[in-house]
Amino acid sequence: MISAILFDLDGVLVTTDILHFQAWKELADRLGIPFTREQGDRCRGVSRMASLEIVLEGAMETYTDAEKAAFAREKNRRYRQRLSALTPADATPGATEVLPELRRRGYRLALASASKNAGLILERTGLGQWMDAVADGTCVTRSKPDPEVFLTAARLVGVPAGQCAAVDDALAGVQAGRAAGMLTVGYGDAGRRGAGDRNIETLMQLLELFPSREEKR
Ligand code: B16
Repeated sequence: MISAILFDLDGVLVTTDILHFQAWKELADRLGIPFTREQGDRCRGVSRMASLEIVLEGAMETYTDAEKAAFAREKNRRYRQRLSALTPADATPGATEVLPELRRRGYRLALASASKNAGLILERTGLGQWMDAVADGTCVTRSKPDPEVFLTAARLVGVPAGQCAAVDDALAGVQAGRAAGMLTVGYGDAGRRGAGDRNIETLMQLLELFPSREEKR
């Protein structure tokens, strides 16, 4: 029986990929490097430094690790400026209804995100109030499809992996949830591809997948 539901952030509870794209594009423009939407799409669910390698694919010169670290800091500064304008209205439609209802139904809820800015995003959107735990880029080292972030979230809510559901929009995220031994729920891109054990088009459909735990007894 599922006891905890673990959520990816970007692409599931919020859509910040356009803000990531804009911040990377500003950096790429400053460096004179072409950066396309296709490259931006490949940055979804990928760690900051791995995203930078995608941005630098079109670079004519090679950069030192110190220069790359400075580029990542610059991008993050540009990205956080944009995040500071987020409001609860930027949460994915349905999120502010579904999360409290799932809690009311007896599920533990946690975040499982690669982002080191997850805390700021949860605070600005007000979604943090519904989370029992947060596993994010500040406490894991391996990116999805490695299961580390989902296993960390499960440990933080004190629920065995086999009793957790992992909700993700990226194929790598669904693979991570599966590798963790969890029920996977595909949403967005992963949902359209039928990658999850269950696949949904709207967050409201989570209420059909996860009935009250009292009723199931
Ligand atoms: P940050 P998720 C991911 O969030 C984003 O999809 C990805 O584009 C970003 O590079 C990564 O977080 C790291 O974000 O630079 O804020 O630490 O999908 O895992 O919630």
